[in-house]
Amino acid sequence: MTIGMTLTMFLLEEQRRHPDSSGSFTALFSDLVVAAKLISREVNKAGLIDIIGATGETNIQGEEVQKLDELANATLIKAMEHGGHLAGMASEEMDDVISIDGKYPKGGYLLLFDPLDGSSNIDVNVSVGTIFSILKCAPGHDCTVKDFLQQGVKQVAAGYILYGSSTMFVYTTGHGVHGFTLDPSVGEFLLSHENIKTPERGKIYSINEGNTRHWLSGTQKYVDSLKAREGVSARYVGSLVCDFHRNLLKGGVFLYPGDKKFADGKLRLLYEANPLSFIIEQAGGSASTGDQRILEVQPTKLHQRVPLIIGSKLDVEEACKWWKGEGK
Ligand code: P6P
Repeated sequence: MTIGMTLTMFLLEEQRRHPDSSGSFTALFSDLVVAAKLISREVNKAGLIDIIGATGETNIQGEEVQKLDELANATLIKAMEHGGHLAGMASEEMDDVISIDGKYPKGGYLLLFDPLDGSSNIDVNVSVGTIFSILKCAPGHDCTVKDFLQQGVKQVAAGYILYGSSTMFVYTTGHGVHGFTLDPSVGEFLLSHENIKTPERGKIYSINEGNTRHWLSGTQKYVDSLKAREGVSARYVGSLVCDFHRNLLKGGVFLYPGDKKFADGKLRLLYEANPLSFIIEQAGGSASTGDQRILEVQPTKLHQRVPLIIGSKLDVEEACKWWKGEGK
């Protein structure tokens, strides 16, 4: 009976390919896997216990904080702070950076995350996800916001956990994109999608057409060109990790562009656009603001938003041409 390759085994194999590695990264990642399993357990029983609904508070984004948001956020912080691998953390749910409690040693990594993206969909049982990004910083010092303001090209790892019909853990460390599916009967993530490559062109586009009245002409013309094409479908769940994951596997393009109302769109650079852009580029796709490669955007604020066009290489290229007024 083969148990398949667990995520922990896969990480250890990857560590062995870097003989000089201290094992700190692997240990950090293992703590992250524990957090993923704990959040998955809570998300999958939501509705059975009183963790559905809003807390009545709003976060820095001005969004209603869902009880599960808070729970996922607290789970990640608790699972990650004690390991001694992090110099600090940043969360979509927290205004400022999260420093490591003095009773724990500090390490040389920074973890940024959106603990439960799309959580407003929880009470209608739509899949949601955790998105994370890992950067390096000088070990052992009290990190400040400035340490986090690194371009996406500096990420050492990025990934997401998708709490859907099954729970999947998808990540890259710059050596391809690999997907693992949680087998709840053994409580292990098992390798299910090794070295994911996204099709060069897809037949799916994902954009919130409810924003049409705010779109700039480039977006409007691009979407019109798609609608005129045979065989192209619109798919929009309203949960970024869902829309991204489907397009990653099947091909296609997701757009949350800047528009007349919000020049920088809605999605955040450091813990949404950057990690997903690292993944998509490793899978052979691309990610742009419309004018610039996402991974080269120089961050200036922890929670800054950025326009996002991400997915199959040729689709993103075409969308950017229309965005710049060069489409035809
Ligand atoms: P809209 C969820 O709130 C989220 O942050 C992403 O998961 C999702 O892609 C986007 O916002 C949906 O935003 O404005 O289309 O509802």
